[in-house]
Amino acid sequence: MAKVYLALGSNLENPVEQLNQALQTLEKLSITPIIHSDFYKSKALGPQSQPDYINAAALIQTQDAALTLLRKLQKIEDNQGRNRKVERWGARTLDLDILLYDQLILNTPSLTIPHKEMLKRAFVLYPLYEIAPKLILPNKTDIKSAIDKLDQAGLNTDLQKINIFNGHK
Ligand code: ROI
Repeated sequence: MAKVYLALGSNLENPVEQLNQALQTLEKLSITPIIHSDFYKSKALGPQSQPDYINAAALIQTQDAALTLLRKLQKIEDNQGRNRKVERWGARTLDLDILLYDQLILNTPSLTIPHKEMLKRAFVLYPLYEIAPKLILPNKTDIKSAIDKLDQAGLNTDLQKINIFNGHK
C-alpha cells in the first residue's frame, strides 16, 4: 500500500464545489479515510487573464501503481468537466496532481514524481505542510526547509487560507 500526496486545484465553475466533489470521489478510491488540508485561494500562476484558484492537498492510500492511479485521477478530472484541449496553463475545472508516491522517484513521459514544479509553488507546499508538517521529500529535504526557501525566493505571494464550510470534513 502506498501513501500518496495529491494537489487539488480549480478555478472554474465553483472551485470550492469542484474540490469538495473531488474529495468525496477520492474518499472512495482511498483504502483509508483521506486526510486533506483547508482550502487556499491564490492568483493564477501563468496567464493572469483567468480567475483565482482554489487549492488544497490530500493524502490517500492506495494499492494502485502510480500510472494506474494517474489514469484514475484523469478520469475524475474528465468526469468533472476538464477540457484538455485548452491552452496548457489555462483555466480548469479540476486539476489532480500526484505530488509524492511514498519515496518513489519516477520519470516517464506521462508522469514525473515528485511533481516537477512543487518546490516552486506556495499553493502546493503550504497545503501539503498543513497535512504533513514532518514530511521528508525523496531528495531528503524536509517540507519546512522547502517552504523557507520558497519564502526567501519571494515566491510566497498572495496565498490566503479561506474559511468556508467544507461539506467533506
Ligand atoms: N495557479 C494557481 N494559483 N493554482 C493552481 O493550481 C494552478 N495550476 C496551474 C497553473 C495554470 C500553472 N496555475 C495555477 O496548472
